[in-house]
Amino acid sequence: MKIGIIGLPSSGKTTIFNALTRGKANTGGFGTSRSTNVGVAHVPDERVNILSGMFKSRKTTFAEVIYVDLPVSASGELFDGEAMGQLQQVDAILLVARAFEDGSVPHLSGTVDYRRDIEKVTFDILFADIALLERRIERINDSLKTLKVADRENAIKSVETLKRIQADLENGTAMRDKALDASEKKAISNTFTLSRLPLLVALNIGEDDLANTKELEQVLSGLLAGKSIGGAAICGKLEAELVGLSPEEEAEMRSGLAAGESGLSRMIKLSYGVLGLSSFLTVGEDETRAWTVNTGTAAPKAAGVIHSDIERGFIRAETVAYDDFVQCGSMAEARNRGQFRQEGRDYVVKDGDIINFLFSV
Ligand SMILES: Nc1nc2c(ncn2[C@@H]2O[C@H](COP(=O)(O)OP(=O)(O)OP(=O)(O)O)[C@@H](O)[C@H]2O)c(=O)[nH]1
Ligand SMILES: [Mg+2]
Repeated sequence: MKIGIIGLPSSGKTTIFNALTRGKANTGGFGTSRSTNVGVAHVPDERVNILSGMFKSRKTTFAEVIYVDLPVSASGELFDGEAMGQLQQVDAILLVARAFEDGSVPHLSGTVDYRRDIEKVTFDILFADIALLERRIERINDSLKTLKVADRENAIKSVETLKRIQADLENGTAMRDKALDASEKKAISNTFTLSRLPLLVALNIGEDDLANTKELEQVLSGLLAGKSIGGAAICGKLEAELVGLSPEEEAEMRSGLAAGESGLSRMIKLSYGVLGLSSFLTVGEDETRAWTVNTGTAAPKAAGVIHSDIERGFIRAETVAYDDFVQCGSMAEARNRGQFRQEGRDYVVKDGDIINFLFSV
């Protein structure tokens, strides 16, 4: 799963990328950074920590989300051809909006106003899609002359449908919020659209706003109406500094801060949520591990995430829900109480299922 980080120059994209992925990419380029940064964030999951402790696992592995910090183009355009090419590879967009005041970091528009900036970028997203559809329509129109009569009729219908979708975009409806009918689905099937991707917003707040995190997040959710959208307030600079510390030092510093759970871990969980992902868990002395599946995945396919052989030779899944297991305290007790179930091919894996797959190849 991959999330592309976008935002206006100097909004703190790379700072937040570094915090999310414990990275060390260069910050402060004032919109001159031209390289893409790619890094992995671990999805915080208390259940994994607790199970790893109970099983005395030698290794503990969290689910992962990949973040891609996209450079702002030389022209200052967020969605030029190169950026669009990179964004075609991601599953969601994380928009960083600057809310921190800092005289030494100039803002493109002269003032700090995250409402204005969020509005601008979400508008640019729609605008990029309108332009994409425009080019697609032109290409179809250009090809009309060379088409056979039947194909030509279909092509003309496609153009009409694409124009309708375009009009909706012009009225401010993102593709992610639009229920497509069959003809629309068909007409758009070969065209990537940016506004189809789930959108996350990281409000990059200054340290002096940490105590207002809750209020700011409420304002933010008011701004972000629509499906597959979510936001969190993060103090990028502070978080990027904290991840440079040892885990003990970091925990100590955090407990001294007013903010409670870090915006960072809320953001990573949110990323998981808007992408429609769930985790199932495997446990043992060797390793306790969280695995990622699309919510609603059936047991054999979930097994395939671990290894294709387990999917191919799937026999059944032995499973117990995390909460039930913790209440029982051991696998033996979970078996006694009938909480440790045998499930077949049709079983839909749920978030927090502890699973042991039986298979033969
Ligand atoms: N005071 C303060 N400064 C910050 C904060 N977050 C980022 N900065 C600073 O703002 C500057 C820009 O941050 P970057 O993370 O490089 O921003 P960017 O969006 O990646 O910038 P470009 O890639 O150049 O567009 C750096 O000097 C950061 O140290 C913050 O929360 N507070
Ligand atoms: Mg940057």
